[in-house]
Amino acid sequence: MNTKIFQIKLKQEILRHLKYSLGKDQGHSTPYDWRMALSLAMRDMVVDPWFDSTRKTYEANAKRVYYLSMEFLIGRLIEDVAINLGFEDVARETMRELGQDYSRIVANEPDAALGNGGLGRLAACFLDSLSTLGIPAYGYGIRYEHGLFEQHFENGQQIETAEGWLAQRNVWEFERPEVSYPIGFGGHVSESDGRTVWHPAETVRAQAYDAPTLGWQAKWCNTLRLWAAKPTRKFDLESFNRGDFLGASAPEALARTISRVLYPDDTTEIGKELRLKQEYFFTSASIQDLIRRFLSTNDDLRNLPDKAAIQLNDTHPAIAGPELIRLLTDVHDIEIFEAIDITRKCLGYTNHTLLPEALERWPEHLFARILPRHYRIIEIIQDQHLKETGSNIRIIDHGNVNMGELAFIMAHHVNGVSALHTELVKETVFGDLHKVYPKRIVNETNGITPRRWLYSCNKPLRELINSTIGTKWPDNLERLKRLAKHADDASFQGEFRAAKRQNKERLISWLNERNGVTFNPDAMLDVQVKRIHEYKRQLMNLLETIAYWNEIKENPTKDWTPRVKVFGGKAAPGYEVAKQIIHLINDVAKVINNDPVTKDYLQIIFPPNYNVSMAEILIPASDLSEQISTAGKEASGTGNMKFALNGALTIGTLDGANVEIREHVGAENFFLFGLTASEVVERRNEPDYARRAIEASPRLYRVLNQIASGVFSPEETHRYGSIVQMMYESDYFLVTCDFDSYFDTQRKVDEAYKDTKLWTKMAILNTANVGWFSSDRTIKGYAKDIWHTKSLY
Ligand code: GL9
Repeated sequence: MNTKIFQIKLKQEILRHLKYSLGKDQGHSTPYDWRMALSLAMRDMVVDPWFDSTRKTYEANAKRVYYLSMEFLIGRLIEDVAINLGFEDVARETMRELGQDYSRIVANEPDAALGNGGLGRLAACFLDSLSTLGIPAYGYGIRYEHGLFEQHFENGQQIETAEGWLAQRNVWEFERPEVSYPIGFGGHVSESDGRTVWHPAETVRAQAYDAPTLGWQAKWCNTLRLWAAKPTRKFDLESFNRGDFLGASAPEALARTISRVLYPDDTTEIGKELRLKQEYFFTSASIQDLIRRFLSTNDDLRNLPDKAAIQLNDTHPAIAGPELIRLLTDVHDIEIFEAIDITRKCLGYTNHTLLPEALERWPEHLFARILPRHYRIIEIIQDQHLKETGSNIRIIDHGNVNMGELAFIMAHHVNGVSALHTELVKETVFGDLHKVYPKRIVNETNGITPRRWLYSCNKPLRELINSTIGTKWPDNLERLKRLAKHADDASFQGEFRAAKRQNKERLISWLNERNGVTFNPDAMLDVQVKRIHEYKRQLMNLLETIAYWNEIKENPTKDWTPRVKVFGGKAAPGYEVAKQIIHLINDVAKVINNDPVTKDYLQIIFPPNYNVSMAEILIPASDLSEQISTAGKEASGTGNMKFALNGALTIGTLDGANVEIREHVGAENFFLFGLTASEVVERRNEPDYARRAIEASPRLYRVLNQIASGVFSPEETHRYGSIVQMMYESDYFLVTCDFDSYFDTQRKVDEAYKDTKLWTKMAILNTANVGWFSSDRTIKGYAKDIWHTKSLY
């Protein structure tokens, strides 16, 4: 369609929605109303590609991917849709004609924060790539009423408040009251006439809400189907009429509890019955749904593996195995060992972490009480596994039901998320199972969608790339390699820096408006944004910042490289050490930012409530990406890929996907430091390694003394005594051992930054060489190695 005509049509549609869908008069419309009207007009344009994709999938009776995930951290959608439809400019211009600022309208949308961190964001990137590649797929998850908590700081400490994205209407979803399934909990199991029957004590209903997920250039559109919990019983009018208002509302409130909140769980175990119920709730609904879809066009469930590839995003949906077996045997009369076999042919399992505390284990008595039928099925799976393999690895062990072992045994493939992580999975968590099933574990290194993480969030760089190598790169990211030959070119370098500068200025005005903070755009922007966790070592970054501050103070006239250190991230509410680290960062910031001697060289910024939208503003502006986890602990990381793609250099350890990023961008364009994964393991065996490292490092010793003596907390000198003590006595994550190497490498970073040409060249080569980390490549890998599915266009 001609742009002008398109613009006129879009304008008509926006005004029509404003009037008829929102009941608002133009003169009285708020930014919210305009956003709704624009979104609804855009949503209408997604429906046809959506229907086309569904029709083609049915016509081909094609195999579908079912991606089961407790988390989908999708963020805002309006710009995503505009970009995929290819009418971002038209939308901007149309809003301008209507007297509205498009950017403000976009920013009016709340983030859909249905995830904690990397695992949830990965699921969102995968949806984008599945649609871009034309692979028929459903994302299945929970429609949480409250996404991840909002973070505020009070006196430097994290305060959590409930997030409320659904307080407004969610325009992108279609409610499906007709698609609902009963989900049982508890009760008992009986046998009669050779049939096993589960009699749940309690039942809720899972109701579907569908959101279309559009791919690049709208060539394909899949569905994200999220389940909300509803009561099965009708409203209890009798109680209500008796005056028992609370009693009458109780069933509804109880049922809704299940999809009420996203657990702010960052790989720490929470022994909560409700969490187990949430997991079973969405998994059972999804499995019932995919069986119904299969049976609408096929008759023999023995062929399910030809039509359904079910991917388990971590162990959270691992109950999918026993649930599918239960439905195949108890409902569809398939013999149990055949059911196990069919199920295994459908399931793939992705492991996302080696942290032992993150491996889900349910107390046996709790599990057997909530899911008695599944418990029995797991015993059968376990018996078969023990008999057939001679292995002694049990699913039910020491009073626990181990979801990792269950997922492993029930999946035809298990994958790690980076090359290093996959090798460690084989050697550690699943070492024994790997010996029994040596072909089961495969690697699929994570990726990110370039549509959101470059095309949409970094318009200055997008334009520069378009004018240099053409416009075919967003769905073929390895084309960015063509930028490499311009890496030394002075005029290209100038434009590359100008793009970075524009992004910094956008960040400055955003920070200023939101938090009243500004910074010097000539300074190096050094950023660490991610969940706050000891293994990610935000503390080491902070200790280095203090050491650098000391150094500047001692010699204030030297030509120091000005730095702005940005921290961002949330701590799980029950994770005390992580919360102390946040407090310490804010306390240190208060002192350093007010030091007149160093203020031209060093500043710390910690904007609260890091989320996807903040990442979209921060990452394009960054010069330096902090990927400094203790080697062997970060399964992959995906922020590392986003920064490199946007032309930030990495300072990092040989951990997770850093290893592969470094290989792609070249060792000379990456600031490496620290112990390797195997050295970490060895060092832990050395007695008193932390104390010895501190004693060998006068710099570190001094910094720890400053913290311990209350330099940053004069009102409470012992506030950080326990952190300092931990550094001396345990330091499990080896902050002390890597400190000197980290500090020295930071000084190399300073020197490199002073050499503008060199730095720009390195940055360009990062952007040019990380095309491989597109999630399109990752999804192609899953499709080929694990799912055996094809593109339908
Ligand atoms: C994680 C890993 O810690 C990351 O290294 C990895 O990149 C992602 C995606 O594979 O998965 N595993 C995990 O439990 N989280 C991850 O980020 N945690 C959260 O999402 C909070």
